[in-house]
Amino acid sequence: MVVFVTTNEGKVREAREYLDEPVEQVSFDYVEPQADDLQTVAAHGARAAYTHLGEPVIVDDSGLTIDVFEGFPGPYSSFVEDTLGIERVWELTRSEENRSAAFRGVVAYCDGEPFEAAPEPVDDQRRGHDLAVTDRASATTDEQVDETGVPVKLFEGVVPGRIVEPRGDGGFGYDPIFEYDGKTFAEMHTEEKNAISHRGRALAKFAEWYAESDR
Ligand code: ITT
Repeated sequence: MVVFVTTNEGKVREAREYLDEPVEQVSFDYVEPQADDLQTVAAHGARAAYTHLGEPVIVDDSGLTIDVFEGFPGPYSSFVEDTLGIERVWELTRSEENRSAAFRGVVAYCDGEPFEAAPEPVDDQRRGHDLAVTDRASATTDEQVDETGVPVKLFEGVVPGRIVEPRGDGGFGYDPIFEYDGKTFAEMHTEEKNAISHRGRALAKFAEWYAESDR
């Protein structure tokens, strides 16, 4: 069984659809550090959750980056969704010629134990756009130095897309304004979204590693 520590049921729905293992949601709301990279936030969350619960956990930290706004809202995605709302993010973007964007996500796993060095990248689903992060995701252990010394393993995923007028009733968060290949994420079934999404890609790497590990 996988314990997914998150307050977001949408994330859990996607993980349940994707993973063979049963997924239990635990809504432990850890304090997120002020950091502008997803790795640091996810790693911190996984350590905090593991320390609190005393059992193996995964956490997921994700964000939307809009190219013409230099990556905004990025680490502020949650705050911006709660304050501006996705309609206004669309309004801000609609007059821009370039509306390309990306979803990025990091799944962090922590069970308190160190990780074996992996000679090969864990990911075998290399796709053009996520090569850069794939390489980082293949790092053997969390590269972030942390005073607790609790090891965390990170799995990253990115999906390119563009911001459009809201369409669709599915998904959650920014899904109605994020279009990939002619469809918004909110117009896709969970399985379809998982096949291409940042979370699906990160979960694929996690699932492969987890199945091959003795944990
Ligand atoms: P937890 O931290 O408790 O897991 P959260 O919803 O705060 O839940 P994030 O900080 O990772 O999760 O999410 C940042 C924002 O991005 C938030 O507004 C989410 O709704 C949104 N988001 C994350 N993944 C998404 C996805 O797959 N589709 C649409 N929006 C997403």
